[in-house]
Amino acid sequence: MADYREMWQSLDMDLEKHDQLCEILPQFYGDIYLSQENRPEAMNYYNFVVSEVHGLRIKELCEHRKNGKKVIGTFCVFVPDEVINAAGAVGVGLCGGSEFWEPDGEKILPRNTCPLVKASVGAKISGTCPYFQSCDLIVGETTCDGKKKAWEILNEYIPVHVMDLPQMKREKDNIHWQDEIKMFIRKLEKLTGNKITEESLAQSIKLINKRRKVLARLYNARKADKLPISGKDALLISQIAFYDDPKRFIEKTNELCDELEKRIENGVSVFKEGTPRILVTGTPMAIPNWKLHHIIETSGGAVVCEETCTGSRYFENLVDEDAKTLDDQIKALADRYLNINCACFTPNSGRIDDIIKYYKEYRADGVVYFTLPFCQTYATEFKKVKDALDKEGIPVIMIETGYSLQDAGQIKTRLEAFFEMLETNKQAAISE
Ligand code: BJ8
Repeated sequence: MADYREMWQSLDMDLEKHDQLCEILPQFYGDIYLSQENRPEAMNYYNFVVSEVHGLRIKELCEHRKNGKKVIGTFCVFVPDEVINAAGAVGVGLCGGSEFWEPDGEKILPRNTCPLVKASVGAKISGTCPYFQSCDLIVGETTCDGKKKAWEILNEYIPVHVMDLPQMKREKDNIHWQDEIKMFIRKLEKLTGNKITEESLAQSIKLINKRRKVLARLYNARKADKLPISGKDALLISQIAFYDDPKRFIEKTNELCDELEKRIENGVSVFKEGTPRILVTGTPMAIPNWKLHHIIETSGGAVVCEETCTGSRYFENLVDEDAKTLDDQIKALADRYLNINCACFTPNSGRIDDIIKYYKEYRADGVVYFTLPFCQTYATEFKKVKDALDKEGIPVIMIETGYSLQDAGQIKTRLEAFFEMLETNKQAAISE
């Protein structure tokens, strides 16, 4: 990383503090990821991406900027990457997933704010996130109150464009979201000096759909009886999708899927037979938040699917590629995006349908409902989800936890008991 100091300096970063962050990450990654046995060979690409997370990718962003391209930071899967790409700009996901940034966030936000918001704001104000430092514009959205108010503060440090996301899914809300996409198009055209045309948008729709398709292919491999990849690795790949170059990501992830499909043919599994299969649902896990998956997979469970924004909500449903005019393309975008079932919507029964659907498709044995502390929407929605799962006879456990590892032992004990119960259920079903 030593070679990059000049680059980081040019991005106005706090180098001393950034050194502290760089010291923690390799050890953390090594303990969680490199300790796994029998990982697919193709995971080497993602290991490399993580080792260069503040290096090579940032160098690429700097080069794009030197060549006149703009870098746009986003925080929510509702912000259409297709528009960013069609404007000739580069999109990067900015949600903070590290405890390291929380104290800085707490300097200006209430302590009882969700860690994702605190870490995102802290990453900017501490000057230790080169992605934030590389952005020409960040795009916020009106989802939860914590984020909504954070944009006003972040706007003092960096230009922010806020998209007004409706909280219901009626026809008038769809029309409103189309309007917001149009405003976003105008904003990016002004910023980049590039006109977004039917052709450029059509190409971008195809590209981002391809990224969705490769993620769907990866997730499909996780439906196999013998799991060819750990949930931790799958989570990492989804997290990397948010900031890697889309074309390279698609190519590398297809290569990985080839290997996974061969593993399935040959019956290779990374878990011992009978390991309880877990569907995780809830709030997003921004990189490097690997905590829950790591605890699950070192406590006797295997994560087979995530109904989260760093999981299925990111790639499910494609944008219609047949729309010909700009207006129809915008409508196609609004239709696809408003199909995402985030707890900030009311009602949000589509999410319950998704959880039950994925539970069956991935042949899960139980559901772990994950929520970050102070996330009211997801915490409150637990009741409706639990009632529906109880009716279906689907076991579920709620885990509310932040980024600190302090409660890891306690969570492990609870999960071990949950997995034991799932195994007993399974045995009982077999002997019936
Ligand atoms: S579409 S889940 S990415 S808003 S920041 S709501 S955890 S209190 S992230 Fe999200 Fe878009 Fe919805 Fe997905 Fe809760 Fe924290 Fe708010 Fe959060």
